[in-house]
Amino acid sequence: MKKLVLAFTILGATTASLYSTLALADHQGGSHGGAHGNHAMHASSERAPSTVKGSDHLRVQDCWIRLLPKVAPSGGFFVLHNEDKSEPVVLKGIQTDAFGMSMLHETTEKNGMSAMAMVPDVTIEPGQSLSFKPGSYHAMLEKPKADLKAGQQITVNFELGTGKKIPVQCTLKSPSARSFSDQ
Ligand SMILES: [Cu+2]
Repeated sequence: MKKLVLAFTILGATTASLYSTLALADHQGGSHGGAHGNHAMHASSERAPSTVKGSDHLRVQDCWIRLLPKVAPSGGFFVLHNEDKSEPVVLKGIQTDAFGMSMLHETTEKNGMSAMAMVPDVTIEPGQSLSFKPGSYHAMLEKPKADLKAGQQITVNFELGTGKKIPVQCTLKSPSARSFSDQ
């Protein structure tokens, strides 16, 4: 019995360390040696969801997903343009059939350490743009459903405070990609 427990512990430790290395590569963009490799760290949401419905006038540009092996979450990046001059746009989340779970995250620096938190929504002020990029806001996608490959396009639905869902074509890219212009 003791032997079994030990074997399990070693296996668990190996998996966790692989997982955290890959998660780090995903979320850090290679910029810092920060402390948030473990995904359990961003399981809680720090603020209440926005009650603002806002506008439907969202335009999404340069959407791409850094596709990582199944054990690690893939990062989703894009630029959000609020084309409404008087109302905010509230992004509630994203959803795609290609992944079983998608979340919005924010990476922040505190005392030189990188930390990550789940956010319930993101508000883009009237006429403004907001970039989701490595080291900042990003989407996290887990449980890839099909046999996804870099170079493929998938449809991602952007869900707004109004209830509207805007379908966007997003390009899957390799783990070494750092921006939309990379492969
Ligand atoms: Cu994240």
